Amino acid sequence: MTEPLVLQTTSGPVRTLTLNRPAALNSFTAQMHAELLPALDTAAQDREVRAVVITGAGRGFCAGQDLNDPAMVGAPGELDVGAVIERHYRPLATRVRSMPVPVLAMVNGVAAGAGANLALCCDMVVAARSASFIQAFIKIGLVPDCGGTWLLPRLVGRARALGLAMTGDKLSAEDAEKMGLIWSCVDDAQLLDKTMALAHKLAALPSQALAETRRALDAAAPMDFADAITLEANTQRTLGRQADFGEGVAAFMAKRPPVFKDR
Ligand code: T3D
Repeated sequence: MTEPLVLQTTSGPVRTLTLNRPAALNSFTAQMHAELLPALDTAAQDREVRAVVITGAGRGFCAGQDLNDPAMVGAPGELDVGAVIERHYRPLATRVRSMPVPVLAMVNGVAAGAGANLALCCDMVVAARSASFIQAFIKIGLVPDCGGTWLLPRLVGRARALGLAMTGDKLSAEDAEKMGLIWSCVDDAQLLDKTMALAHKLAALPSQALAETRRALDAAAPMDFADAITLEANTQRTLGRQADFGEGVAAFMAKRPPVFKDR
């Protein structure tokens, strides 16, 4: 039997999805896409899952598109790369950014091309000190995809986004943290423990409010201040009717830890 290209493990409320093509640095084949998207859908539908972690097997996180995959590459002029994006990367990026629970990238090694931007699609990125991020697209004559053109300038500003995308240079995890591209860079030996601690912490928080936080921050970005406050009011109106709001307030008043259950 062939090994799955996406391993799924569960620890309490945390589902971990491990990209599993270590010999090719977990680069994306059509088959890996065909396993990752349903794995995310399953996690989204499972009400016991309250946080998802995406990571890679072996020494890499993900080297982006597998440039050898016959299902996705072809001679110049023969391949519709746009169709590859529409078929595989749009659904993937959209799924990650619309999950009903927080999604963490645990970046264990190099994250290149769409692999880097898959990580950046996640809500929080924790990277091992030895990991790196490479906007490799320019080296094969492409622009950043998997949401990179949208994400990069928002995360680090236009100047740095252009620098990363135009040079395709390797950025260390430490520098990625310093420039605000990722949440944190940790010692390699602590990557698993620190990421899992963060995932469990988020899993204990109100899931709907976490997902709405992501949605509101993204939606507010192109709005003016007044519209952003309208959005906040509407979101609070919805969340204020949820049991988790009542539980949070009751727990605060009773000086006890809250137990959030809405999902
Ligand atoms: O259809 C479309 O193309 C549209 C979609 C585009 C989305 C994209 O993601 S475009 C960007 C694609 N990715 C890249 O261009 C990155 C290519 N990889 C690299 O530049 C380097 O491998 C890394 C900088 C990521 C790591 O370098 P290093 O020296 O640590 O490792 P390595 O020796 O290059 O790679 C190890 C093995 O993985 C090697 O195989 P081998 O020789 O041991 O049998 C290498 O060929 C393989 N590998 C790494 N990346 C890919 C790959 N094989 C296929 N596709 C890859 N992307």
